[in-house]
Amino acid sequence: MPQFLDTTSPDFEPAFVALLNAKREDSPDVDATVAEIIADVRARGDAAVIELTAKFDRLDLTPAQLAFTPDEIAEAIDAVSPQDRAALELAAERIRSYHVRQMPEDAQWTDPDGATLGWRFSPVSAAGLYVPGGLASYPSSVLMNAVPAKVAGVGRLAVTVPTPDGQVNPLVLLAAHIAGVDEIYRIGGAQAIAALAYGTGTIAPVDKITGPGNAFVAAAKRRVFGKVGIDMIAGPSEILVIADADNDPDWIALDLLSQAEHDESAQSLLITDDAGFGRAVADAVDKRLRTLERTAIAGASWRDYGAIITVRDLDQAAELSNRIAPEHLELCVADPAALAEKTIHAGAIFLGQWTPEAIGDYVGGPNHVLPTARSARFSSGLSVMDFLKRTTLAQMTPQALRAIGPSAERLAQSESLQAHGLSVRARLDSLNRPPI
Ligand code: HSO
Ligand code: ZN
Repeated sequence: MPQFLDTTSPDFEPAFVALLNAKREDSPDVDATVAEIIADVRARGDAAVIELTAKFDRLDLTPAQLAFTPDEIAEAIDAVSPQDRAALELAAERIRSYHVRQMPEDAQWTDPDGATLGWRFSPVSAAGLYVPGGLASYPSSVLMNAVPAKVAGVGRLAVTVPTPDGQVNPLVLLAAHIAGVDEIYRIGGAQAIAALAYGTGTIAPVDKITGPGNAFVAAAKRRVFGKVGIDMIAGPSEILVIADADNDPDWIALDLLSQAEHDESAQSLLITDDAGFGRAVADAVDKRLRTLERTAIAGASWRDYGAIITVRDLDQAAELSNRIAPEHLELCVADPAALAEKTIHAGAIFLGQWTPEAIGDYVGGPNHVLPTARSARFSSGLSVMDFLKRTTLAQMTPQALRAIGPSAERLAQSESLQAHGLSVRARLDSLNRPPI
């Protein structure tokens, strides 16, 4: 049973706070092991990666076999059905056109002092994309990471995907191919992150690493941060649905289950202004849970972390939503646009009952790599910005230097940085020297 909360009940506030603070993830402490793996890959490169791949993935590789060859990729891709290929291509195209619009503009202007100022965006030279193996090997996530990188103009894009016992999801290879990935390595875990960050004999280092992974991958990403950039450490999926009584309870139940089925630690919440509707959704969830393939996972998530909250009105729904700051927020109400204006802390908002969150996971266009664990209060989903750097530009003219240089000199003196001040003074003096 999920929790039932009602804002009119006197014990609502502590129950809600407990819900907000529920620690959903207890990832094992693997940091010491990860530190050793990274040190080993740094010291021994390919040899270490090959040994670790034999140990964890039961796969013996030579350095030349670390990367999939074009023939291997072509062969795997050939096995994909035309329907699956068409669906991936549609998704890729929609994600691409959304992210093209995200590209920020460079800027340049001359201010009243005569200084020309601005900024310029340029892509990272090389990015690495981690793709998990096994159950969470999602081709859609390959697109969500690789397409924005390509749109941003990243020159070289390398994917690592573990292939336990040599098994690989052909759709992952196809998604990488469609997105324009340059290299695909059959390695995973902390060793893959270390190889991308530091390079090996056969794998050139990258500048930025993105993509989800297990506890080892997350710990490795934390450790290589600084040597390379990373995107974020994503936690288990979350969805908050705000729905009024004018909805089909079964649709809302399925939307809640769509995130619950990701992970036993996922969290699905419903806020409604109609208690009877809330109970109808709970019944619909129970009914659907009986038939889902992932009943065990979705059921555990719903039982342990699911909740149905009854509110006075939609303003109160917006208030609670902002405190939750969900990864995904569905607004199944008569005027979703009005409610969206009030729900300001959310990774992604899905407006209206025709927009199930799953559309956003696959084909909507916006990114599905989103801030979890309430981090939508201060951060955003993956975008082209994650693959760009902003460089500032400044150019003085003699008049500009005359106008603002003396203040720089003054501040340099106050910080006892003599050469700073002199570098300005030398130029000002030359301007003040009478022409010969
Ligand atoms: N909802 C997940 C992403 C995903 N869903 C991939 C299906 N495939 C995390 O936002
Ligand atoms: Zn999903």
